[in-house]
Amino acid sequence: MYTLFAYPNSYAMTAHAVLEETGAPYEVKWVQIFTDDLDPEFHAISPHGRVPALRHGDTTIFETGAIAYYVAERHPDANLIVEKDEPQRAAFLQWFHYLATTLQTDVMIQFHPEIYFPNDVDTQKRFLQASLGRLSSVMETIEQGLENGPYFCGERRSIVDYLFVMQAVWPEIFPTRAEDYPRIKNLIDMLLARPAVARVYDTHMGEKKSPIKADGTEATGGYGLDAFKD
Ligand SMILES: N[C@@H](CCC(=O)N[C@@H](CS)C(=O)NCC(=O)O)C(=O)O
Repeated sequence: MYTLFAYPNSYAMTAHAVLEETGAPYEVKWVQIFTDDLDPEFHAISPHGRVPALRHGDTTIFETGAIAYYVAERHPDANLIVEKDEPQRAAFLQWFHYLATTLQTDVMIQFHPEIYFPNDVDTQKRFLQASLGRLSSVMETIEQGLENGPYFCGERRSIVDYLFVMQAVWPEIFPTRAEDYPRIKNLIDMLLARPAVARVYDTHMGEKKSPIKADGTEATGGYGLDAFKD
């Protein structure tokens, strides 16, 4: 039995979707984030108090990609890991790391510029715009990378697709709209049409809270870009 520590509509959605897709038995423990009063069991696993985190017997693990990989490789029937003897292995490794290091960095800035420049809204606004410029080239790169799709690894669906789509459902991370990237939009639609993914997405939307800021207060009205529109 896995225990997933999650916050609604966060990076935990990816790990949650992979768990659901494998059919593995699991429970979700909803925890608060951005608080001085972190759930002790969760904090013991996740040193920064970030979701997702996972307990599996005596094993604990944090980081979305690591959790997705850990769960998927324990459930080979789900076929979500591209193995080393498969032709798409290099693409799998490339996108797995690209999404975690290059995409996620700027996604996090879009939601939490105040972490970097607390109490300096003007600098936060400039930082958001600069980061959005980087996201624009990241989205172009991904759109181009899906040329031989529909998945990141061609016809081969893998955890990489979940790692992308479960954050691509956030409109804030697109310089314009997901619809402006037809291959990306198609991938989002294909994954959300899967019953396992739809169940997880609906669960998170049902639990959904306003995006939460680093000072613990809930944001209003599209925190992220809208909050900084002129
Ligand atoms: N690199 C981490 C990032 C996780 C992350 O930042 N999660 C956010 C929610 S989407 C969080 O828990 N933030 C709370 C905090 O930074 O204190 C991962 O992919 O697991």
